[in-house]
Amino acid sequence: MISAEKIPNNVNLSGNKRLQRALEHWQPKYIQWWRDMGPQGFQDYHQVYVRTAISVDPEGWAHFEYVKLPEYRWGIFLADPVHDRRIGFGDFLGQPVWQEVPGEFRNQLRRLIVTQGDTEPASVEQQRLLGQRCPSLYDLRNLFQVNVEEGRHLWAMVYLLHSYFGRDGRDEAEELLERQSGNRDKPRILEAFNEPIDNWLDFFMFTMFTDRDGKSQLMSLSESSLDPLSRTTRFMLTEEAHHMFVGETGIARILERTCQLMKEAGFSGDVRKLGGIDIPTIQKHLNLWFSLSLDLHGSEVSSNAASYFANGLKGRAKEDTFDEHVVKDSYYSMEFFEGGKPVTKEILMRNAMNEVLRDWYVGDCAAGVVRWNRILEQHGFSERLRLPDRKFHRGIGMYAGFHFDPNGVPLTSEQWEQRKHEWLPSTADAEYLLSIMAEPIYEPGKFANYIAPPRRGINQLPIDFQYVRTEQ
Ligand code: BYC
Repeated sequence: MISAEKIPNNVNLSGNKRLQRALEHWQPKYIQWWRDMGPQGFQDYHQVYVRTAISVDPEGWAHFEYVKLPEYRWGIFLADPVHDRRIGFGDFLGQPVWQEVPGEFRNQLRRLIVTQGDTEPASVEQQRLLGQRCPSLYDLRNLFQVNVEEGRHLWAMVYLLHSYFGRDGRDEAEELLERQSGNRDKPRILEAFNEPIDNWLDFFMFTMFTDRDGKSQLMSLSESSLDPLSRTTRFMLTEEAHHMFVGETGIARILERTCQLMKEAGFSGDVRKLGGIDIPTIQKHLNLWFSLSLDLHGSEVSSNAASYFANGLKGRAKEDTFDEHVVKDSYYSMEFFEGGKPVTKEILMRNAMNEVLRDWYVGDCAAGVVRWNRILEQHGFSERLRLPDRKFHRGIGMYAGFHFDPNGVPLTSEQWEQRKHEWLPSTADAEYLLSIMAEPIYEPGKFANYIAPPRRGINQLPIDFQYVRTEQ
């Protein structure tokens, strides 16, 4: 039975029979999906110390308890309404925001919500084997926290589909549980969500870079004229911040440990001999997930993006910090690659909205890399991590089909084939990572050799707290 007690919410679920009926049908399928495609080996006998959102105020949001994963209380929350909120950009600037979906934008809005929704279960599927290779109980718990929140983000999108899109919405909600990451016949919609994540270096890079795309996309959807979409995504952003924390501090802790091991190995020595992760390997994984996540912003020139903006469906990140919100006559100077050479052209700004958001994203990523490099600097090493050029390893947009090195220098296909594993993980790199992660660490307070402990534990608890326990 669907009840407001089992499903924490601030959308008046107990008074909404239509939504209750839709969820009654969908929820058992969701639980089945979670059991089949969620964390493998941690469904029945483990309890995890997780945070459950039980309301949107700060106290209700930070409610911690031990739960068995399939019994997690996935809730439905909208951020508080903004009084007299008006459309903030595009052709309908200044008009009241919409509480219902306008018929003429129904397809576009459904598509945006389905695309967003599809990424959430996809990421849980991608990460489902990581628990069996975890570097510590602290990290295991963080993985599951991220997983249950991605599950909740799926609920958030399903709430919108069920509430505002009738029959088609219910069908789309079912299909969100039917597509599968990496499945040849029914893959997830966006490419980065079909890539395997079977080691923790990939997991941390994913939560650093791909969750940051989540942040930029959610920021732009939170500007939407469809008020329920705006309010839903605003609340999701608060959870996204923790996922990026997991990624950024995860890599920071690996770097910390790598620096210690490099010193032990005698500065120029090979840290792999000491079971650590060398900086070139870290850089390759950074290159991989940054470039895959750049692709998630769509093509540089996009009539879809122009129409989303014109119709007020999807704005720019922090729209209110821009001077002008109609953006009809301004241009974006964009670099094209023609006949092997860069050529700058002026593109109507509305058509360049994907690139505008990508600019914001690249800046946010660059700031994170600066923070990582401080660790190398503090340890006295001259190596630095860096973001590759935007043209490097692109599968979507105008650079797809061409080859560039991380400095943006064009390469022939032969040069690329010869050199790509200098910049992207090779099979040997993957095997090495799996070899040092083969034995999971389940002892409280212990950490795998390749990663330093965190500065502090969760919710002010000690680092050696038993964040995941077998059932008592
Ligand atoms: N892979 O005009 P274009 C997150 C398709 S992450 C495959 O360039 P448009 C999370 C596109 O659909 C955030 N296909 O792009 C993170 C279109 O197809 P059609 C997820 C792609 O329409 C971690 C064609 O190419 N949120 O939350 O502006 C863990 C040309 O389209 C890709 C969203 O994405 C790709 N990478 O689309 C968990 C927000 N890129 O029409 C969660 C919702 C484009 O020819 N989505 N295509 O069939 C959107 O805002 C937009 O759909 C896109 C760009 C940003 C994806």
